[in-house]
Amino acid sequence: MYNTGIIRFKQYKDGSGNLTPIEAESDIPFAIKRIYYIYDVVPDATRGYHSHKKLHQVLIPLNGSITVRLITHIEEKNIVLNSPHEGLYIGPHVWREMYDFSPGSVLLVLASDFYDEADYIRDFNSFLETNPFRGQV
Ligand code: T46
Repeated sequence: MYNTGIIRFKQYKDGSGNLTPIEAESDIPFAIKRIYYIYDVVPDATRGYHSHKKLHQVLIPLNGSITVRLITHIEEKNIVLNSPHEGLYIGPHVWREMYDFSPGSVLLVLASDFYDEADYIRDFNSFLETNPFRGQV
């Protein structure tokens, strides 16, 4: 799907548990400038409902399960994130909605830039108007 993809990280397992390392310049397709995490999400809450103009991000479910609905101008997909050794890359021009947060779930996000509200498109019709495929499909 356009500007999205699953990244599989290494996973070291031994008798005592698992360890997943993430190295900034090799495992993530952009330089990380910010991290944040979403947790204690109330039952049935949905989050997101926006796209970004320039931001690249990787979403990693550190604990529990989260479903992400991705919408581009040509397709829509729901992805269940439940492996702490897998991340979901989302680039610019992709609408995202997060829902079905399992109790106790924690979603870690690695971002390519500092927080900037001007980079958000929070209105779905405005998102549709920024169609990067216009004239191509
Ligand atoms: C995204 C999804 C996956 C900040 O002040 N700094 C930050 O770095 C972030 C991410 C948010 N905020 C403030 C802005 C709002 O007042 O935190 C509040 C909640 O943010 P928002 O409603 O945008 O949260 P989500 O969960 O809907 O979306 C977040 C990210 O904002 C967004 O970029 O892709 O997670």
